[in-house]
Amino acid sequence: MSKFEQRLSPSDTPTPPMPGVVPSGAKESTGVSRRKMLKGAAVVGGSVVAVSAITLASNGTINAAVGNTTQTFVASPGKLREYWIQADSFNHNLVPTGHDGLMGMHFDPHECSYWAIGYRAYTPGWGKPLAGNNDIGANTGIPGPILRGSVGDTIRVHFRNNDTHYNYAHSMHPHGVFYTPDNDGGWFAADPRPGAAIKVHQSYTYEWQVHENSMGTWVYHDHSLPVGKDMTMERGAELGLFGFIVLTDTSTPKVDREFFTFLHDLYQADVPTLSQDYDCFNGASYPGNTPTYSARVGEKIRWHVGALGKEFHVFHVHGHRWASGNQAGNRFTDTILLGPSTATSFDFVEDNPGKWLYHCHVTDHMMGGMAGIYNVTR
Ligand SMILES: [Cu+2]
Repeated sequence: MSKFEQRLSPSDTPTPPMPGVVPSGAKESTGVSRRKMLKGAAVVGGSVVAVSAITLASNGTINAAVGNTTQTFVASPGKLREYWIQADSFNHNLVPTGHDGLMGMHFDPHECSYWAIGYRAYTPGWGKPLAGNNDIGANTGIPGPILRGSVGDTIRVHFRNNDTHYNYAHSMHPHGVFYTPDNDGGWFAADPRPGAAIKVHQSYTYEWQVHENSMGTWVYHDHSLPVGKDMTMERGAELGLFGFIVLTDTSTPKVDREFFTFLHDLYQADVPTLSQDYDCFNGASYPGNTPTYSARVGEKIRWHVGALGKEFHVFHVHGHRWASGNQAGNRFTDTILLGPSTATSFDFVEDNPGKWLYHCHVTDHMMGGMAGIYNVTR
């Protein structure tokens, strides 16, 4: 039974998975052998402070060969960008309005709520959560705060695990930046390293450098040790531990508005309190719950998109096109194909007033909640 059929069943109570039927999205368990593999592997945690040199780049341009073309990158004087980030566990409702604005379905809170984990930015010493702003985003946890840097900068992240609900070990693994193995945050059972499995109430400091080949939009996410009886990797990321890294240089064009859309999925097989699989933008499902973006005609827009999990997505915005980077074929496009950990951004000048739908074009994902509203006024 598809998720959509399940939602249309006459009973308002969640339909339990049929015995012997593998629910959609469930994966084959090879837990026993993998558990054996990990047996005896030490979990390295603790408040270890990574020591690595801070590289401060001087002013000037850097020429780097990219494929058969040469691009000019303009480095800013290197800055130290420091973040205090905590992984917090909290109860989270994926459909807070209780309504699906796309197909007209209704959801009770118990059908679409679960214990989430999210990264939040704090004042120094993890004092209190920072208020949301244009720099870090809403800072409500899913996605985590936007981490920014310019070519030449060092990003220092003081990370603390406060996942008091699951008590899982967590980490922060970045894409795009330059880092040493001790600042990778990725679990590797055969070669456990500091920063990959930070236990609850413990902390770790990561340092990442923004090199000239770091420019662009990237993701960061939990990449700690596998958890649960089925030894799932990146369960923390499924539950909400992910965010965007945005790296620029002084030549990056300024825009009037930035939108951030993270595509991810939650599976009933992994989170049994959910009544179905949910396909989400920024920790929410269905229009009216997913972000509603607004702009005015004439404004320069930069839309950042990224994905994690085990699905491929096709991000689509109705009524709009943007440069594809393809000089021989379609020079413009209105879709972006995203696989797990792909991230990118696209710029356009707003020229089409109206109420528009943006959504994942994989029909199953659209029906699972990956749709939202974009309002353009004159
Ligand atoms: Cu999708």
